[in-house]
Order: sequence, then structure tokens, then C-alpha cells
Amino acid sequence: MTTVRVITVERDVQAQARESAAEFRRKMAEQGTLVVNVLSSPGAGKTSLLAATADHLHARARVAVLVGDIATDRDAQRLAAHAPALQLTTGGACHLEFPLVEQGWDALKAPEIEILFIENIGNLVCPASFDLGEHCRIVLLSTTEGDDKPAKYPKAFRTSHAMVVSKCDLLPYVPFEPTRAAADARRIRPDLEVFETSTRPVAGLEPWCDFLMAQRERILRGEPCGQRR
Ligand SMILES: Nc1nc2c(ncn2[C@@H]2O[C@H](COP(=O)(O)OP(=O)(O)OP(=O)(O)O)[C@@H](O)[C@H]2O)c(=O)[nH]1
Ligand SMILES: [Mg+2]
Repeated sequence: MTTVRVITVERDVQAQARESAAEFRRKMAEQGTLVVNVLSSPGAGKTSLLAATADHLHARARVAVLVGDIATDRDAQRLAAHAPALQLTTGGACHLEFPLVEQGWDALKAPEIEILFIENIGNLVCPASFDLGEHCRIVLLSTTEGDDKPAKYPKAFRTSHAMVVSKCDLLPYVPFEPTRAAADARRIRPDLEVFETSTRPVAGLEPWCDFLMAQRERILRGEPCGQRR
């Protein structure tokens, strides 16, 4: 006969992490650092976009990147030519969690950063469920993934302030309709901002960077992130 034991967990084990993340968000806003959590499936172009964004923002804002991966420091090495960057490796976990981000920020020791990007692990599912202490969440959708993904992976889009359609240089070659992807994503989150970019060659960065700068203005005024106005 099988014995079934029921164990009741009466403590929310994530509550402490959520409180610490909220405190980090407050502290970063007070010191004028916008924190941006960047989500996407593997290879959608997060590191490429952040390198191009750091270059584009060069004269407008000091930026830094904490970059998450399961293994290797390859992305931090790629980013180092563009901005102060520190690799966070999870050793297996498919998403970043706040304690690792906090350790990374302490170790980065980059002064007077105005925008801190956190490149999450390539995964469109798990990262959507973890608060990293960010003010603003961005989801990338590359044209090679198919325009049906917002409806299939809704949480990443519902919890994001903006969607960046990446690799738009490939639109002539792939069956991807940006208007269909945007409409699907806005059914999930009506106020989602949408940007179309590419990094080979670099295109579409001005509206995206204007959006980021507007988000920083918002947190300086003590407002939550949202649309550009
Ligand atoms: N054609 C084209 N290729 C791109 C673009 N952006 C990135 N790539 C290529 O796509 C591949 C993945 O780009 P990454 O920037 O490494 O993507 P990622 O999302 O950071 O990948 P992970 O960190 O491994 O999840 C690389 O071979 C890039 O050169 C783009 O705008 N157009
Ligand atoms: Mg990357």
C-alpha cells in the first residue's frame, strides 16, 4: 500500500526575495539608475541589441550590463567593448533571481550608472516569473522565431513594458508580420510599446533609445515605467 504524506508549506518562500527586490528598485530610483530587465528566447539578439544600444546612448547616458547565462562569460566579453559588463552564471538555472543580480551589482562597481541593463537567461518562460528589482521589463521577439509567439508565451509579454522586434533586416526572407505580432502582443498587454530594430546593420535604435531615456525621466519623477508620454 502507498503511504501519502501531505506537507503544508505555510511560508511564502519567495516573499523575502520580492521584498529585497522592491528595496533595490527603490534604492536604484533614488540614485537615478533605471534598471531594465531584458527577456527573450535564446539567440533572439539580446547581447547584440545591448551592445548597439550602449554605443547609441554613448553621449546621452552612462550604461552598464549584468548579463546572465547558464555557462561561459562570452556575452560579458562581447559587451565589454561597449559598456561596463559583468557575467552572472547560474550553472544550470534557466532564469536569473534577485540575489545573484544584487551580488553582480555590488561587484560591478561602476560609478554613476544611469541605465543598468540585466540580460536574462535566454528563455521565454521562467524569467517572466522573477522580479529582479527592475523598473522596466523588455521582451525581444526576433523575426526568425515566428510572429505567433506572443500568444503562445503570454506571461513574458503581459509583464513587459515594451516589445522589441529584433532582426528586422531579415524580414524579406522570413514569414513574419510585425503588425500581426504587435496586435497579438497588445491583446495580452494593450499599452505595450513596440519597436522594430536590427543590428546587422544597425537600424531603428533612435525611438528605442528615446523610450529608455523617457523611462529614466519617469523614475526620476518617482513615477512607474510606462509609455513614452
Ligand atoms: N541578421 C541579424 N542577425 C542578428 C541580429 N541581432 C543578432 N543577430 C545574430 O543572432 C545571433 C544571436 O545573437 P545574440 O545577440 O548572441 O543573441 P542573445 O539573445 O544574446 O543570445 P543568448 O544570450 O545566447 O540567449 C548572433 O549570431 C547574432 O549575430 C540582427 O539584427 N540581424
Ligand atoms: Mg546574449
